Amino acid sequence: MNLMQRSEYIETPKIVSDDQVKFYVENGYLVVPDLMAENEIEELRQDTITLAHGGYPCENRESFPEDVSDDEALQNILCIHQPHYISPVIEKYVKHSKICGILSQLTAAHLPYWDGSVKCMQSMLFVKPANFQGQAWHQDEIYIPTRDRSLIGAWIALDDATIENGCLWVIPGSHRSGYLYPQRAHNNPDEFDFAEESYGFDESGEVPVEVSTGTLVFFNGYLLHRSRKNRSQVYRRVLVNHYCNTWSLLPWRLKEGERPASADYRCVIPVAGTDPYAWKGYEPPPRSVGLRTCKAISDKAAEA
Ligand SMILES: O=C(O)CCC(=O)C(=O)O
Repeated sequence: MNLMQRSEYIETPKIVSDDQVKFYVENGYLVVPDLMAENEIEELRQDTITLAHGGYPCENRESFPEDVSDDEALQNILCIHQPHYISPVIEKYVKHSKICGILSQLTAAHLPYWDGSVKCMQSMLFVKPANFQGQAWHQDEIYIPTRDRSLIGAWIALDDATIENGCLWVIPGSHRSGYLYPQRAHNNPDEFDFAEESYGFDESGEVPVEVSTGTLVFFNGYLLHRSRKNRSQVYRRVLVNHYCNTWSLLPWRLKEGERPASADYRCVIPVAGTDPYAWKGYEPPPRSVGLRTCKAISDKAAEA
């Protein structure tokens, strides 16, 4: 084994301006309108339907009978975790050239000498039908810790996201201190899903991030953000993929006996630049996905 062996260099285009990079570093998020073409959004919507029907081989989900309509299949889904494990279409969008170009400009722009290298470790596909809950305040690095604060979400709007249907809300600049706020159970299951809420900060500066279909929202893993319940009659579909600097080890999903200081989750996909840890190899993805639950889903199950 050659311990110096890096992955082949992945070239990506430069898409955003230096001022946009500066905005991201200072505010912790960046909105890039109209990045996706209409046919790409349509392909992702169609794939959402395929995934909702259980249309890909998957070890922990049965496919639905053929007489289940597309709407019936979608109506049961808040969010599918790790759809890129089973869907080649989602995997293709994890590697989308324009998105990865922007990631190669933003992900660790706060670090001197960063060379623009990026890897992906997570995807989440939200359907969020009418009346489905949002997610309370949180910082993504609580769940996916990097070693250099380089976690970044690339949030692809597959529908117009509005205050009414449960868009993102962020507190600009809340990533700056690098402080991870404590979390606790919340007592608002009608508004938010079952994930805990972060607390202990001033939320008066929160702003809604209302965007049109095809827009990308990039946000840093220390940025405080949340989304509210969908109070409209339309879906709020979003594919959000998470990435970080390839030069950071990824002490996520620790196996028994692993030490956080040397742990390195390797079920990752390099998408820009080079992976200096390529010599460790890559863990193949399991053929399974996760399904997130919320009160709307448990209420439906109780009614059935
Ligand atoms: O889009 C949402 O409703 C929440 C997304 C989110 O919080 C995240 O990706 O971390």
